[in-house]
Amino acid sequence: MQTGKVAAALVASALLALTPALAAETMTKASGADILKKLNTDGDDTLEMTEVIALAQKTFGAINPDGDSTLEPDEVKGRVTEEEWKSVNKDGDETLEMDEWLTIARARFAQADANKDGKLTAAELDSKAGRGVVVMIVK
Ligand SMILES: [Ca+2]
Ligand SMILES: [Ca+2]
Ligand SMILES: [Ca+2]
Repeated sequence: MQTGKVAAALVASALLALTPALAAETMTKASGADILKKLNTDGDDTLEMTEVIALAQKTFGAINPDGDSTLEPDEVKGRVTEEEWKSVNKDGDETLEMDEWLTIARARFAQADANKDGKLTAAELDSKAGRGVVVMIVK
């Protein structure tokens, strides 16, 4: 009996520990359609620039566990390329400020918006350029 309870508690705590990591993994790999279902709030079937910028601002906070006003290289690992870092980090410090982060988000939006209508569809989010937007708007 006792052993069973302990085992159940262990399983429960292991699940709790795993859940955030799994959720993060799932969201950056979610399909464009799933991203829209979850993150598009204005009832159309696309993400506009204002939505992407608001989401990118939120993600900035979510991937910034030390709570300072900047992203350090390890915090943007897998999300920002070295070239992008160099091109937006004009002050040449070792950190990325919010405005620099959003400059990257805007550039990626423009690249992903294949038909240049100012909206990202599920298919555009699923393109290679679109995945670059996705990793900036979900954790
Ligand atoms: Ca929308
Ligand atoms: Ca930081
Ligand atoms: Ca488009």
